[in-house]
Amino acid sequence: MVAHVGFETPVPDHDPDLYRGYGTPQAIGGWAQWGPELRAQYDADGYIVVRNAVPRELWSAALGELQAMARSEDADCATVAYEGSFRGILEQALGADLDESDKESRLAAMARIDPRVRAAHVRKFMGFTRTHPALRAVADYEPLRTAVEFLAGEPTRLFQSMALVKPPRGREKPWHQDHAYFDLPIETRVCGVWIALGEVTEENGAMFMLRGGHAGGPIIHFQRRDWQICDTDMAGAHPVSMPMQAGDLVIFDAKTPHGTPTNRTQQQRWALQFHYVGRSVERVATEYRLAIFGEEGKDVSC
Ligand SMILES: O=C(O)CCC(=O)C(=O)O
Repeated sequence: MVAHVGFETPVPDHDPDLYRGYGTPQAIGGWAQWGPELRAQYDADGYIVVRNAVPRELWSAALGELQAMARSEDADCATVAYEGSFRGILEQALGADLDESDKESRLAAMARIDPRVRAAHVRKFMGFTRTHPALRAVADYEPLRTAVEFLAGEPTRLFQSMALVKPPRGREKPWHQDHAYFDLPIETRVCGVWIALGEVTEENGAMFMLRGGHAGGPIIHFQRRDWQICDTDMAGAHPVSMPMQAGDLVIFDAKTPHGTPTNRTQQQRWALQFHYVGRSVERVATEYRLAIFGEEGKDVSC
């Protein structure tokens, strides 16, 4: 498989007030503390944090696999996104403008770049569970799957896999609801799972979530620094921040507003993210999604 490659556009820095944490969430200490009473907590808060949820041998194998993909010339996955500045590095190696549809010249340019430079610019991998058993093993980890099925209320399937790297100074992922990105019926209970693969802090790009924010339903998204909730809609909100250690995770409802700030440290921040839906759920048209989440025709501005 030759991955599709994209480049993130640089964005202006965000207002620091958008990621001011008002406490950290109540968390369970591991799967031994999992129980049916947690459904009420999930339904009320829109998320559950589980510490020590993925054993070290699974998360360290996953991280090793991702770091090898980051160094490689052609990561074996569906899509790789690099920092925008990496396009210039590729063009310099190529000695010409980059034609994204010309995979051969892109691969030739990649081969001329130091693997450490490739790895330093990677932002995101998508679609890797068929080609990387060590990553699939995390998505299929039995206690996690059991918890997700319990919260979704039905047998589920994995429908999206991502690995998210925030390089030093790596950009914010602005506030959003994941459901705004999915062509799925609005009533679908989509479960997201975000897993720390190293230490995650407010400084290097921790997850921030708006407790109970899923209960208000879909929020209109605007194309600003990203496809996102308007900053002014978040003014005065009191989000929780979710610092984590490797192997901790948060299971969240895809309508829970969340975002991550700029990485202000010199270290990369690594995370995995999976989304699961009921096996019977079918895709709907993009127009249906945009009629709900898009601003078009709603006479609103941001
Ligand atoms: O890992 C991150 O920085 C944010 C990921 C996220 O929220 C997303 O991709 O939906």
